[in-house]
Parts: sequence; structure tokens; C-alpha cells
Amino acid sequence: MNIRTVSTQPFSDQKPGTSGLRKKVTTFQQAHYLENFVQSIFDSVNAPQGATLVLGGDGRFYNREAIQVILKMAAANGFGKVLVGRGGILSTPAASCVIRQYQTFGGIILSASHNPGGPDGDFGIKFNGCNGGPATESVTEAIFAKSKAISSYRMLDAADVPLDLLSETTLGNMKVKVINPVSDYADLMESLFDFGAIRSLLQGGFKIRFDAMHAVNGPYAKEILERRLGAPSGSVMNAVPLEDFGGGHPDPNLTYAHDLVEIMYGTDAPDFGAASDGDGDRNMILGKRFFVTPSDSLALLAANATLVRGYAKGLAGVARSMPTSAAVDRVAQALDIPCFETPTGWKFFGNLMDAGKVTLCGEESFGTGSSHVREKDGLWAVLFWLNILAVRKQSVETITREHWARFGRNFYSRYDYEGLPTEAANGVMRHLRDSFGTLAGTAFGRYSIQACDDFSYTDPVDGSISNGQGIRILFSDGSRIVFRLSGTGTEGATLRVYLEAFESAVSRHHLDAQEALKDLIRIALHISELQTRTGREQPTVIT
Ligand code: VG1
Ligand code: CO
Repeated sequence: MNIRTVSTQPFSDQKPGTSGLRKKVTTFQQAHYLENFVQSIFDSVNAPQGATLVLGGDGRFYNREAIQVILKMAAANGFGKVLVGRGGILSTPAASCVIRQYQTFGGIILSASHNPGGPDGDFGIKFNGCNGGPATESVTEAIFAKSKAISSYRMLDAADVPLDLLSETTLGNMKVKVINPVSDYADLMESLFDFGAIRSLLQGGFKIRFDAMHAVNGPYAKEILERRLGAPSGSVMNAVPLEDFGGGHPDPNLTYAHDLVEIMYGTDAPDFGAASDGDGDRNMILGKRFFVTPSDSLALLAANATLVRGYAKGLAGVARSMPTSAAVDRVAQALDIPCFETPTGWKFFGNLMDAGKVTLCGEESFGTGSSHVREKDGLWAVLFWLNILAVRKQSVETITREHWARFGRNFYSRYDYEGLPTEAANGVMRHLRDSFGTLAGTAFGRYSIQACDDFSYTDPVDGSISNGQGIRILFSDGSRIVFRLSGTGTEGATLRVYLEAFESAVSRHHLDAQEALKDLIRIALHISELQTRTGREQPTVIT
């Protein structure tokens, strides 16, 4: 066996963000850049000799090269076996499923999720532990510390491993098993949902459209929706994964999933539409000419969970990220189950699920999931909805409006200001923090500020504390404005402004969210001085 120890020098910028390390492909292509980070992972996670690792990615540009490098480094670092998805492919939720199913030591997932791909696009890498979930903050901090002190990495000299056929080969002393990336995941879905009921719904003429956005979920959706559930061929669109996502932005929202939006708002629109992102963990849910916000979707799934086989016994509890609307809190209250508010990013849900405290989790950023895996899960959310629709036999719109009538409506919107100069974005946050003293108690028309703070979270399971997780402006009627800097961007800073207003009056539930939120938007811009401080009049994206 020919294992080389290669000398290297640290890069100073390998700090994992909200979901792993995300950088431009060109950054990853620098000599030693990927290798340094992978060695920093291996040096931080203390895998026992001979451990099994899961490996796969969303298939974006540079996926194949990175997989080969990681395989050779895993062999040189004493792993006994790697389970790798055929073609180097695993969606993020499927990787989580495989890690759990085969009780492996953990996995490495290659993805920059919803960020564009291609030679000029983004790439990313993260480590997930044996529970199938993203590494906790203590682990990502250890990885970052290693990356700043690294002086060498270990690499096996060997030929590339063929990955395009199911096979079992060896690489040095390590076994490499190429697995079907779809089947274990599809079987798990079949165990949670009533495929018979969904099949009958579809046979009865209920029309669906799923937009895979030329990303990883194409093959998963084809297998599950078309093959196993019998949706007519063509129900899954943009189903062929491409290394650059066809030049698109694989982010399932009303702006970027425009092909689907056109169909769902056109004449003769299908009954149900959905899309997922680059790595398959996000979802957008649409009815006929109707959009369900991710925060409402989480609340709706919680309220209807017992209609679905895998959740018939009820929910242990629910959790949402801090900026996500409090719609699910109202459902939790009615069900008399606990509701947790965590910082942004799926890694904070893992401890709660492992401890059996929550069953469903969600984020406003088109992420929903449950304890069936430890990642958010796009197709799972779609199937959950289809199962509910098959049981209730009502439209998406009717189900949502009935939900609002019962629980009230949390109007919600997020404004993203992307690619800001970092100093200007930090300046807005600093200014807001400095204003806390004068803001509390101030009234703006019918809104008066009750409190403001910088969100801090104490994990109820391990007691770890995460500070500085976003600025909250809380109003006396339950409305909120949240300001947060993104931790997934690769250029400059992205400032997110989250707006939420609660409305109990059914007579106002039909309002457009932008209309219902216009006063709050004005207040947000006023108190943050965002426009003057950043020179930006308009947000880049509104969701
Ligand atoms: C964004 C979302 C966050 C999500 C994260 C990863 O993070 O806001 O809710 O968990 O992306 O999603 P940020 O730090 O940019 O706001 V994925 O689908 O990109 O892995
Ligand atoms: Co994603």
C-alpha cells in the first residue's frame, strides 16, 4: 500500500457555516484546499480503525473529482469501508438515511444545496455523524481549529475507483461498495406513508407536478412518484440531474422555480405542485394557483400528522428555527405538546430528535423534516402532503384556509439582500444592537415594540450555548421582525430580514402577505437604516 504524507499549509477560511463549508468551485480547486479540509474532518471526529463511512453528493460540478480524493484519503486514514452512492450521488436526506440504516460511523456529503453550480458556481462539503445529522457546533469548531493548524494530510496513491455500476471493490485495505442511491430511501418513504392511498388519489385524476430543477431529486422523484406511485410519466419535470443545474438556481421558491410556478398558476393547472433544491432537502408546496409558505406547511403537517401512518401515534413535540413563523407554536399548544425554538440550521434539531423530544421540525427556508432521518427532507414533505390530501380529499387551498380559520394566520415574508459589502452588513447589525435600549417601548402606528434581543440558545439536551443567532424585534401583538446574516453565501454578506404578523380575523386571511406586512416592512427599513447603510433600495429576493 502506498500511503503518502503530503506537506501542506493551512488556509485561514475553512470555517463551516450554517451547513458545512461552502465556497466557489475555484476555491476548492486550489491545490490542497479540499484535502486540508477532509484531513481536518478525519482528525476531529476520531473514527475507530476500520470504521464505515457513507459518501455522496448532489452531483454538481466537481462532485466526481472530490469523491475520488475523499475515497483515497479515507483509505489512507484507516477507514475499513465506504458506502458510496452510484455515480457519487446521494441526496442529503438519502445520505442521512443510509448512515442510519447501516449504522455507520458517519458520512461526508458534498453539496452547496440551493447555490448555483458549474465551474463558476459553488461547491460544499460537510460531515454528518452516526445519527445521520450534521455535525454539532462543537465538532465544526474542532474541524475549523484543525484546519488552521494543519501541516500534512494522508493520501493513498491509487487509480480512481469506478463508480458508475453497483460493485464492491477495494482501495488499499478499504472496501468500497457502490450502492443504489435511491432504493433504501424510497423503501423508508414507503414505510412511513400510505402508498396505496396516494396511488388511488392519483388514479382518480388528481394531477401533480414535481420540479426537480435538474438537481439530485430527479431520480428519487421518478422512482417514487412515477414508478412506485403511478403518477403519469412527465409528472416529474427537469428530472435529469445536471452538473450546473441547467444554469439555474436550484432553489425551490416562487422566484427560482419559475417553470413550475408558470404551470401551477396557468390555465388547466394541476392540483398539486412541488419542487426541491440542489441536494433534495428543501421543498416548496403549491396548490392550484396557491402557495403554501414553509412555516404554514410545517404547522399544517403537525396539525394533520395523525392522518398519516408513520405519525398516527401522535407527535412527541415540534421544533422550528427562530426566524420561522410561530404558526406551528399554535398547533403545538392545541395538541398540548412541547415546541422548541432553535437557531437557524438543521444541526440544532439533532439533539432534540435523538432525545425523543420532537418528531417534526422545520425552517422558513423551505425546509421540513422529521425524526425518520436527521436532515430536512424535500420528497418526504411532498409525500406527507400527498398522504394528507389522499385522506382529506380536499384541495391544498381549502385545507390551508381551514387551518387559518382554526388557528389564525401568521402572515410571513423574508427579504434577502445578497452580496452586500461585509462591512455595511455588519454595520446594520451593529446599529440595531446599539439601538436596543431606545427601541424597547417605542410605538409605530398600531405596532409597539415590546422587547428586542440577540437570540441565544441553550440546548436543552447537552446544555451547549449558541449566542448571536439573529436580532429579534418583538411586538406586543406577537408580530416580529428578525435580522440575520446568512451563513451559506460565498460572496460578500447576505442580510436576511424576516417579517411576521399574526392575524386572527378570518375576514383578513385572504390578504396578500406583502400587503398585510407593509407596515412592518416600513418599520424594519426605518429602524435598521438598511437602505442608507447598504445603498440597496430593493431586496435581491423576496420569499
Ligand atoms: C440557509 C437557511 C437555513 C438553512 C440553510 C441550509 O442558511 O436560511 O434555514 O438551514 O440555508 O439549507 P443561511 O445561514 O444562509 O440563512 V440547505 O438546503 O442550503 O443545506
Ligand atoms: Co439544501
